Amino acid sequence: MTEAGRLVPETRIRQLEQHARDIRREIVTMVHTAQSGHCGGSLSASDIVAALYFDVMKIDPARPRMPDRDRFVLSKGHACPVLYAALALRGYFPVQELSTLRKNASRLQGHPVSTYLPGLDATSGSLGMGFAQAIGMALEAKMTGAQYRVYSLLGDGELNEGLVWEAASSAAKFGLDNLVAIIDRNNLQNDGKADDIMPMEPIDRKFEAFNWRVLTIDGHDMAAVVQTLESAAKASGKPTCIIARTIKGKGVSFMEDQREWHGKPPSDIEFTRACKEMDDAEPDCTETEGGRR
Ligand SMILES: Cc1ncc(C[n+]2csc(CCOP(=O)(O)OP(=O)(O)O)c2C)c(N)n1
Ligand SMILES: [Mg+2]
Repeated sequence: MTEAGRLVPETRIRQLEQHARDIRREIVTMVHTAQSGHCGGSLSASDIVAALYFDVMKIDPARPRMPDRDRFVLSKGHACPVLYAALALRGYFPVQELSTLRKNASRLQGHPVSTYLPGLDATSGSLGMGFAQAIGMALEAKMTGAQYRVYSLLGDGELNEGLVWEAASSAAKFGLDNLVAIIDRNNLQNDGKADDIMPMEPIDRKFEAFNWRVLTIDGHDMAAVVQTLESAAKASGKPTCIIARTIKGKGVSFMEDQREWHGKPPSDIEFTRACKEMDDAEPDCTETEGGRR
């Protein structure tokens, strides 16, 4: 049950889980095709991004610049395969274009460029800077009376950036209750365990001390993800931080919780193995109304 009292129907959750599986398949496929890109942090965020783009956010793929659309800022811009996959599957551009990831002249660069592709609200990749842009967007809504909400996804390694904490202070100062930060707490960054490189715990108490409301969830439990995002929309007076506990590489067994899969493309053999695993993870179509597309 959400704080608002709405029980998210089971069939809706099953459909969103299917969207997340579809997103994961596109991530692995596009990074394999490009032989470059970031699988690990894209796969850990797939459930969250599926919930946002297929349920929670007020968006219209036919009107990507709609003034009162909700905004999404992927502050950990290196994980753009998850965003490109969600945008394509949601109908912002053809799914076939995913195969151009990281190619010269492609609209799908290795980090998102907002002017290149419909549906991208921010250019990001320099860690911390996307989050700061998200605060600016939420502040603009407050100043103009616009009703849109701003969601920003950060990595746990990204929290090392001082800019994150400057931005977090500002969000609280301006009472940005239209802002939701989601921390992808997958415990790894590119060079090793996030907490070995720079211990950041207690992340929840840090955000609380910065005057944020904090909610901690299992970032792969679709019902919890949807309900918590809905609850965040009811916030009043302060910004919300959702700490989503996730597994880097989630959905492909040999990529899960393995540092080297931060930014390594799968070989042909690994890709075949990953596809087999993802095929095996598909439910029988008769089991779910969501089914395969
Ligand atoms: C300002 C800045 N410093 C360094 C980098 C290089 N870099 C790219 S990804 C990454 C690690 C990010 O780890 P995390 O935020 O945990 O991302 P995830 O695990 O979700 O992939 C780093 C240091 C960068 N993109 N920007
Ligand atoms: Mg991480």
